[in-house]
Amino acid sequence: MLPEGNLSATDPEVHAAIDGEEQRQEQNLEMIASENHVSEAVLEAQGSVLTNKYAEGYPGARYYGGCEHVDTVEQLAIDRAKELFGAEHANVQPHSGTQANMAVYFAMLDPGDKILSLDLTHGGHLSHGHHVNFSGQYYEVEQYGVDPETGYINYDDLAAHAEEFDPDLIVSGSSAYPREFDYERIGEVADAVDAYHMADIAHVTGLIAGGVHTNPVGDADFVTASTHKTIRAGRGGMILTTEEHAEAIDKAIFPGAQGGPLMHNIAGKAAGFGEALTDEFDEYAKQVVANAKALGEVFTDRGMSLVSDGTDKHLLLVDLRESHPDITGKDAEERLESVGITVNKNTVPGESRSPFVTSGIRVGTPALTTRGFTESEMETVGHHIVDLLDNPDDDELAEDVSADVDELCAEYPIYE
Ligand code: DSN
Repeated sequence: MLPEGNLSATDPEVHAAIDGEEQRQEQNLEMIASENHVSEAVLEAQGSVLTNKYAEGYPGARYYGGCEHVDTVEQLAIDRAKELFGAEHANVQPHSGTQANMAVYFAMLDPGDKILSLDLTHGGHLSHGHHVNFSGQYYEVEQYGVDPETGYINYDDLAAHAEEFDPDLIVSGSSAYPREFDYERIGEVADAVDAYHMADIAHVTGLIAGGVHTNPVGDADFVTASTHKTIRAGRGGMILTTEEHAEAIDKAIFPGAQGGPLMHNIAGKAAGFGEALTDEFDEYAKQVVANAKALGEVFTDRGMSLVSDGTDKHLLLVDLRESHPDITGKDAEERLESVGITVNKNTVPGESRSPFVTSGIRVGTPALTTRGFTESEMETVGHHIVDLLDNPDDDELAEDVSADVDELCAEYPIYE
C-alpha cells in the first residue's frame, strides 16, 4: 500500500477516487500496452514539492530565481537520457509524446510541408498526421500502411511512396504495430528524398533502453518518446537529437510550444531513467518481449489471428474478424474487463468498424511483467482470454476466471 497522506481527512472525495484507482490497479490485470506501474521511487519523485516550482528555461538559464535544485534534477534527467540512448542532446521537458512530436514539427517544418507516416488503422498515432489532430491540419500528410498479406511494413513500397510524394519529414514509429521498425532503412529512404527522419519510439522506449530493440539514434534526426510506457519513468515525453538541431528543438519546446516545465514529472523521469540504466531493467525489458511472445503463441495455437502473425515487442494486435466474427473489439474489451483483465479495443488494418467499436484488441505485457509475471502466468492469462471470447455467455466460466485473476493479483502485488 502507498503511504497515506492527509488527503483522506481534508478531501475524502478526491482521496476515495485515488484509493479506488489504486485498488483497481492492484486487483486487475493491466494489459493496455501503453500502461505500466512505476516504482514507488518514481511515484515519490512525481508527488514531490517540485510541483510547486516554475522554471521556464533550461538548467543554468532560467527566467525565475530559486532554480538550483530543479536544475540538478533536470540535468540528471538529461544526462541519464543521453547515456541510455547514446544521444548528443536530450530535451526532457515535453509534457507528453505528442508535445514532443509537435515540437519537432514546429522546429523543422512550415505549415503545409509534407509528412509521410504510418496510417492510424495500421498502427500509427494521431499525432503523426491524422486529420482530427493538429498534425493533419497544419501539414500535408500521406500515409504508408502494412502489407495486407503479411501485416508487415513493406519498405520497398514505402521507398517508392516517398519518391513519389517527396515528403519533408518521414515518421517511423507506431502505437499498435507489433513489429520492430527498420530505422536504418527508413533513414536511408529519408536521405534519398532529402527529408528529415523522426523516430517516435513512445511505445518501445524501454525496449530500446533495455537493449532488446535497435536504437534509432544515429539513423533518425529526431527521436521522440513518451517516458512512462515500457520505460516506466515519470509521466511525459522527451526528444533526443544531435548537437546540430539542439537549439532549434529546445526553442520549439520553450518558448515555442510550452511554458513552465513540469518539474515533478521531470524528477520522475530522472528517477525512472536511473532505474532503466540498471542490469535489472535490461532483464525486465527482455521478459516483456518473452511474455508477449508466449502470449502470442497461446493465441495462435487457439486459432486467433494476430496482425503479422506475432510480435517482436510488448504488444499483440488481435484481429477478431476471422476467429470471432460476431465479437467486436468493444465486446471483447467489455467481456475481459468484467473479469478483471483490462485491454483496449483497437482498429486493425483494413478496419470497417468505427474506432468506438473496432474489430480488434491490443494486448500488452509491460505492466504484468512489472508485477513479476513470466511466461507461465502469461500462458494462463492467454488461455483465459481465449476461453472468455470463445464462450461469451458462459457466466460460470467468467466467475472461475475472475477468481483466478484475484489469485494472480494477490500473488503478484504491485505495491507491497
Ligand atoms: N495513448 C497511447 C497508446 O495507448 O498507445 C498513445 O498515445
